Amino acid sequence: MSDPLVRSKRRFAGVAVSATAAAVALGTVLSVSTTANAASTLGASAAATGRYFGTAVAAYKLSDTVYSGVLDREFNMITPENEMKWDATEPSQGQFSFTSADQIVAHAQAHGQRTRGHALAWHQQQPGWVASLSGTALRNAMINHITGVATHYKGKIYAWDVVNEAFSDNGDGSRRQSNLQATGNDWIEVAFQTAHAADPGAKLCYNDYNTDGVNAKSTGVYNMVKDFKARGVPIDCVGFQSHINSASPVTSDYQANLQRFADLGVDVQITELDIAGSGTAQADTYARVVQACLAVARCTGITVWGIRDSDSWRSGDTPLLFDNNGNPKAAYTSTLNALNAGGSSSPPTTGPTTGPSTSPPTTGPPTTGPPTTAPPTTAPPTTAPPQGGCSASVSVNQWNGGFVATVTVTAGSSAVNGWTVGVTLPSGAAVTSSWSATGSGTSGSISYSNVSYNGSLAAGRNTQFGFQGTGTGPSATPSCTAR
Ligand code: 9MR
Repeated sequence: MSDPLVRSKRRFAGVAVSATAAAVALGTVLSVSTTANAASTLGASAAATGRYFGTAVAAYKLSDTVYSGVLDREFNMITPENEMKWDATEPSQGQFSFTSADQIVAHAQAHGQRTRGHALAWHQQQPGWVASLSGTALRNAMINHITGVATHYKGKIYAWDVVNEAFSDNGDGSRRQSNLQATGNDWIEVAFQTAHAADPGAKLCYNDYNTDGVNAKSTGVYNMVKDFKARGVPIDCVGFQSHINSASPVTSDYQANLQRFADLGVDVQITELDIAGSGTAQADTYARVVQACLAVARCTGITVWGIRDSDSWRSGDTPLLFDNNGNPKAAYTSTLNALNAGGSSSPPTTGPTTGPSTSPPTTGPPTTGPPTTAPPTTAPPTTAPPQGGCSASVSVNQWNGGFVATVTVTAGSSAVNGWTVGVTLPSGAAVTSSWSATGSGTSGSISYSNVSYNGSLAAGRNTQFGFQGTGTGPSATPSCTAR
């Protein structure tokens, strides 16, 4: 395969990249033909269609010259992978810490890149002090947090993921039970209003996973966005994470789903794209995602969740565009080609906010191969619910030195009014914070009991809680005792 990076750069006539970006920032209608003038990087190719191409970035990797070399050559949007989350930016209540996130924003500004902020309010990666709060105290802490972070970055953020992952995987389109949800159903709109007050210039997004096709969860989000637009809650965009694997494939209604949200009058963005696999199958799936975005006028950009496979939160799935050495993979070439081919067919516009602007999807069924991996963050319970009682399963996101564990508690054939889950951590591991459950300790064998709002489960229904820590996360299936 020829290396697309060493082929001669073709003349890029018509519109300079910087002018394109400026035009988009001003909301100008743009129509660019790129067919004969393909650009040679992801960022330039996307910019030629009025869009951006971004990546998640870890601050501590910026000194790696291979990493920053690819970053600055290929990408024109950056999302801090962890550095803007609540645990990173407000480790003690009221004490903000922006060092690592500032480093990323400064890098972006110095290299002509924009920044997507991620994430102001989320049930995961909360600092330890949040666990002791509930009700008004937690609501006020959330408001203070959003105000503090969004004010610090005022004018520097293209779009904020204001609220992340607030819908459940129950299959009924309901809200996820969490400590934030327990402060009242209006917590999401309050988060958006607070962010808008702090930085009225940033686009404000709702971001979630497993919403990448038309399904119960995405319809739950859709109904919320529709309601927000009707009532004037300041929401500008919806992020579709698109962590793709065989269990979470690109479905045939992927584009139609983006379009139905766009038709509500919001921008749509692909925010955390990674696609498990390799070779042609992976390359073809990347191309399909790019084509879907390009076919939706209000799909304003694509962000991949890391640069090299080795940078991925699930590196074993080799889900990214560059190999461990920073060399472009087949998926890179297909992505670049799709960007270059697609720009002429669907010029984006930031003008009209209603009405479909593209034809319905014409793509076929998913082309990804047979199942090879478990779903990223959302593994449904793997144990069948017992008769009566409850069962629990755990999904662990492990990295070098730490982990996040998400536990799903499922009621059996009868309703339960409370539950206790037993988890065993390997020696050396220690929990630093937890959410949506009360733990009996921080190491060894820990019992987690429900909190006030998630103890009652109807027969067969589930809820989730989580914890994060240092060392190695739990591997055995947790026990579950119902009350
Ligand atoms: O990639 C992030 C990884 O480094 C963190 O350990 C993890 C902790 O929860 O979060 C990962 O990013 C997540 C993102 O913030 C929200 N959507 C799911 C992403 C993958 O887990």
